[in-house]
Amino acid sequence: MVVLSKPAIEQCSFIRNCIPTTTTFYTGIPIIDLSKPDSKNLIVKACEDFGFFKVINHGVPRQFITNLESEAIKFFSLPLSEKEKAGPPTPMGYGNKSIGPNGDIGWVEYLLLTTNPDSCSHKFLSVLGENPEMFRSALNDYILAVKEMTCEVLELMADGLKIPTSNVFSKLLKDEKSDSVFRLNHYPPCPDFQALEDSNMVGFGEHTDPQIISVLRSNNASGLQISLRNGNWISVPPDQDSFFFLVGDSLQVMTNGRFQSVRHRVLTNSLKSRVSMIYFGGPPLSEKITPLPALMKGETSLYKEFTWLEYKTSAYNTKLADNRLGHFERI
Ligand code: GA4
Repeated sequence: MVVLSKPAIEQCSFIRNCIPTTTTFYTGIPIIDLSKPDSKNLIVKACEDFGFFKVINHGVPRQFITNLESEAIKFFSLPLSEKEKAGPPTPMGYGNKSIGPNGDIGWVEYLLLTTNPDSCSHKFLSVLGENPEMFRSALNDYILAVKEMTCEVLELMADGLKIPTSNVFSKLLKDEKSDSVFRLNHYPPCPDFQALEDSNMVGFGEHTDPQIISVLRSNNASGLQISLRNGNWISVPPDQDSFFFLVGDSLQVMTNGRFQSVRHRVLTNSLKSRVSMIYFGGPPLSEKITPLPALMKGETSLYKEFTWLEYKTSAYNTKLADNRLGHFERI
């Protein structure tokens, strides 16, 4: 019997994995142009079909984005011992490989901050790199502008859903007690692929976000994948000039399942360093997360009643890949 062997290069996983593989990018991601009048209906359709969309003509000044990106790069280039002064992430602060409190790991380092400038997580800013003031001002400019754009999108979403009060979602992010979070991620390039392969390590493992909405911007390095409704994973073409919106678990509940939170992950298959910045829009801790009456039309709620604090507390007791809403479904 003749055994056909693989070409030598394919047998060597280190070499195979270090060769830039040609990622097949998905071309069907909904694009929302905020300057177009039909965007509200397209936002609703994108949330129903994907729980995910890309926003262009967003109005966030490019300078705010590039300033924060360069501050982030400066910070992540510091020696580990310096970065660790801003850690551990319990839950805010600098983290390296370890994600959350329940043993998840990823090929990533990150900074987690609350978005309120007066809140305690800004205590880290005094240890953030060589010029903490510059970092602080870049963060504040970026977060303010992205929050404003996010609220505009959430108001269009409410209009598209024909909810009479168009600020039902945005008021939760605008509330001074809003429990929103900001995350800077750095995925280092071409590490020891053999070790990663042996440990099955990805950049950031699959999960859904617990909040209402997540707004992600990355540099031009690939890696982000989302799961389609049929369970297939697709690679999102990177686009450093746009924002990607992800439906979170809380929005799923508020729409009684009409929108579903999107499972996503980040792979480590790039030779380029990936830097992403994500704004997680969350409600105040005391807010009841429940389907909006305007969307119910005689339906009953698919979920038990809970506050954001209860959901968040339960989420921090789960592993990244768990179905966190499962505990809160009515049977
Ligand atoms: C996912 C969304 C945000 O990144 C995050 C994450 C948080 C963390 O990294 O500490 C969690 C994760 C996220 C969900 C379940 C818990 C908490 C890690 C984890 C295992 C900051 C958030 O709010 O929830």
